[in-house]
Amino acid sequence: MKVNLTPLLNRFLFKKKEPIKDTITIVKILLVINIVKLRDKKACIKEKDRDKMSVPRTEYLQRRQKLMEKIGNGTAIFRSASLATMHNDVEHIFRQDSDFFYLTGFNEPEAVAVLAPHHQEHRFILFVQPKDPQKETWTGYRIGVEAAKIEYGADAAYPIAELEEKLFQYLAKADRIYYHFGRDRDFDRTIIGFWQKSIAMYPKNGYAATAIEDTNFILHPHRQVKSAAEIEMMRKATAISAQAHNRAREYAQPGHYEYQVQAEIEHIFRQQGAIGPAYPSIVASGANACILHYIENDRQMEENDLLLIDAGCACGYYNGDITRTFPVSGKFTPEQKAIYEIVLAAQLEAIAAVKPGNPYNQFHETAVRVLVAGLIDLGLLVGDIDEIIKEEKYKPFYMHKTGHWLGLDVHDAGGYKNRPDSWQILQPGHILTVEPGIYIAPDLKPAEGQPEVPQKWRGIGIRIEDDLLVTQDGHEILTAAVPKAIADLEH
Ligand SMILES: [Mn+2]
Repeated sequence: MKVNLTPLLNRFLFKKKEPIKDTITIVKILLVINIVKLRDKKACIKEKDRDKMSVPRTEYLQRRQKLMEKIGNGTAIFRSASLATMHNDVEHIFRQDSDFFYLTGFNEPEAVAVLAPHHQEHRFILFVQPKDPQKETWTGYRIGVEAAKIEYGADAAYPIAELEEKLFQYLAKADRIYYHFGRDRDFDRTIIGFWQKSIAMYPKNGYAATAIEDTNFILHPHRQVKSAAEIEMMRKATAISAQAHNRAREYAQPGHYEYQVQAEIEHIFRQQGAIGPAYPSIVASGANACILHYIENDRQMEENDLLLIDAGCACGYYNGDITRTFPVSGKFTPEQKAIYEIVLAAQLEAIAAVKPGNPYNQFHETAVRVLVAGLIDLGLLVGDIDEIIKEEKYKPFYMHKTGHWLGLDVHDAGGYKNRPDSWQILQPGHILTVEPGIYIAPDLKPAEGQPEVPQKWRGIGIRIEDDLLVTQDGHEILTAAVPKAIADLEH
């Protein structure tokens, strides 16, 4: 079948309105229109697939309601993340700001979310990028203003270009503005400008936003306690991370390069549907393990090396974070085994201290005590255990804390203390890592009054890290599928 496409092309590409004469061309036009419609439908399906990687839509509503109860007559403003340049005109893969995502589930850049519980008509307002078929062909699907309003449950939605014009109506009657400075300098200035405008109108109106309060203080305590749906997401992220670690251990052997192990890990991440690494994978053999954030991963592994792998995937917006250390040739040397036993004992005792009601720092202090006792037994530290801990003389061997919150961010939102002298109390729904280690760098300088480290210990770096969910009666180790007992690591 031969079809004259010229009138069609002229019409669509060059906007020439020639009369269309033949019926076949009309059929073709209808076909093109349907293809365009189909493409839109496909994009919607993609959107729905992405939802499977997140919590149900109703949960975002509950989160906003909970936050709005806290802000009363205030207005809270959240800015989306921006695209970051990788090089020249290539951008990094977009990842939404965690606070923004937590409240909206919306994952496009150039957006602003506003919560104005005191506003008569609109309590939740979205500013988003408008539909732009031409741009979308290049940079990907945009939901657009109208669909964003419906799909994301906003009371009003506007194109982001109308922000300056439309935002003030939601701030005008607020007694306080809630906003986190520092993510976008231009937008920071916009917010300050609106605040000044509000204050300038006080003499005439009799009301104004008297302060700007940081949103971290009202939102992050919510993010710290995970919902059932979030826990499910964390189970996926940690299960894939665990699977990758198990594959890495099977694969690793003397002669392989660290990056080859990294490739095995990240292959599993992607192959199992995770987005990719939650943070740059650390694959550190030999003395590289003494560098906490070693990510070069370019060394060839040798006989008798230990391999420390700290890697986890981002699954949807939730993250796994696991560390294991094992002998690449399947057998610990006596010195490696001695240090490993101490770190493992410290980790197991620290894990036992993770339960509701315990102050956050308890598992760290437990780990430090076990590590120090072990190092004293080996003669690597000398003196009274309490004094060594108090004066932090163990720090050349163990310089970091034993864990952190885990969730939408790898180092998740929320404080560890409420006041200078008061630690957070663990409660069901908290998710945290437990990750003690001992690092005997080749050039380790002992603390004052402590002995020099004999050569045979130098270059050993060991860390063991699991992800724990605090439950009603204790904890659940989400990453228990990765073995860590010596018998399971030797072959
Ligand atoms: Mn960690």
